[in-house]
Amino acid sequence: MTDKLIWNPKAECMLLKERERLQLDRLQHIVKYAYENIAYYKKSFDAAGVKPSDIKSLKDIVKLPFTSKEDLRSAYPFGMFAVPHEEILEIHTSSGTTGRPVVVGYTAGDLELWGEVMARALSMAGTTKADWVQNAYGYGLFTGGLGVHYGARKIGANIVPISAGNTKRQLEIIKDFGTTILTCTPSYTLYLAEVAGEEGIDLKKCKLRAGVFGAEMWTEKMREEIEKRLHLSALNIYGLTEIIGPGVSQECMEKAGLHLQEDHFFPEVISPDSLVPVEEAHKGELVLTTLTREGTPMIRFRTKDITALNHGICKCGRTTVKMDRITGRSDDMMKIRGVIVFPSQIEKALLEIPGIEPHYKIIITRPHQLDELEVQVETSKKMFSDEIRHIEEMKNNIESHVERAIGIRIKVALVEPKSIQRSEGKARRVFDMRNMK
Ligand code: DLL
Repeated sequence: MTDKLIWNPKAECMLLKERERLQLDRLQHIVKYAYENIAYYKKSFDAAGVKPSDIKSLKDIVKLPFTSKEDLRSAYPFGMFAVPHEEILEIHTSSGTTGRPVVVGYTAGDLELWGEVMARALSMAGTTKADWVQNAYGYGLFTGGLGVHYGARKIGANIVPISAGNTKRQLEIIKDFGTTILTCTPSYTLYLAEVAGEEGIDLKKCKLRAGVFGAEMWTEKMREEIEKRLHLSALNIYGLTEIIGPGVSQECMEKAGLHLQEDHFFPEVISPDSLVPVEEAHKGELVLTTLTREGTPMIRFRTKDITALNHGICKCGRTTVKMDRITGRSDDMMKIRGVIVFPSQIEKALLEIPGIEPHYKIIITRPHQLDELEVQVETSKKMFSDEIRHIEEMKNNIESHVERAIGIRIKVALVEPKSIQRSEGKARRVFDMRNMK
């Protein structure tokens, strides 16, 4: 057994000055590379009047224009690729269900890099060759499954590539194989625990030791619950398709912030209003630049995720900057059961149905450890006084229409005309009751 708790001490424990030098070299290279190989960047840099040679220090990064999800969507499918297709080995896409997905391409070098940052992440949870890693993130275009897979493979751990779902089988495997490391979304862990209770499986007697949980927002309270119910150490992992997938940052056993792999991903935190960088330890929107990606390099990608960055040496010995757990988003994107949904998609679908008033409320709850989405909609006066049978029919129609539009199941409640509160300023339409703060 190699008890390698810090996977890459050279990179993870580097002196600050040394890391900054490396980051600057890499930043200068990637900016030039993106400018010369991707038409989008050439156009956007030219429009902003900035040249790659203007990047003389790390601070100069603010001279470069931001890249947004919309920019990436309009480059669909391969407009953000910096290399010919023969050099792309794998693609992944963002998890939106409608509109154009963001397509990212991985070269051999990118897959190697992904395995490296994921090996670092899994090592923070104490994973070694001797571990059974049960990977319950979905395999496929979603990055969770394969990201964990590449990291676990690099470490040489025993991978159980079970993918998402199949809860009873998951539990049998935890019990029979002696799974030690579990990887899945935090909400799924609680569902696993619930089914374990129903099936009479005592998780305390199982060998689970640590879990690497992410892909959605969760809280300290949720960590306590998970640790209590699954009898393991629950650690937070963060990442996004546009940058690489999981592995951008991860908590070590100190559980005091997520170590960001700064030699590969350069972070900034900006005010979403002024777009100016905020001070150290202040909350704002995370902006990421890939320093080493070859297939789809990203320059100043606005993640919309709200966090703060903290420098300083961690008790674990790593010197990489730590980000706070994500507490919200600067746009209105919702992630429901792992699927990205925008309120505007729901609104659009609702308003396509005749007889529906443009007054609605979106309520997200998590009653049985799984997200549920309810849409309360006002109907017209005439319809509301209609027979029950018609109302039921209408409700079903709306449900299936919206489900087709967003790709996940919803519940609709038809409410009386004028019963939804009107607003004098910005309407508050989304009520996220999952208690994420
Ligand atoms: O969720 C990648 C991933 C897979 C991360 C497995 C961790 C584990 P996307 O589907 O592109 O990629 O969604 C990215 O999910 O911008 C955040 O809003 C949210 N997110 C991801 N990790 C966390 C986390 C994957 N630990 C979007 N806490 C991001 C809060 C998270 N939000």
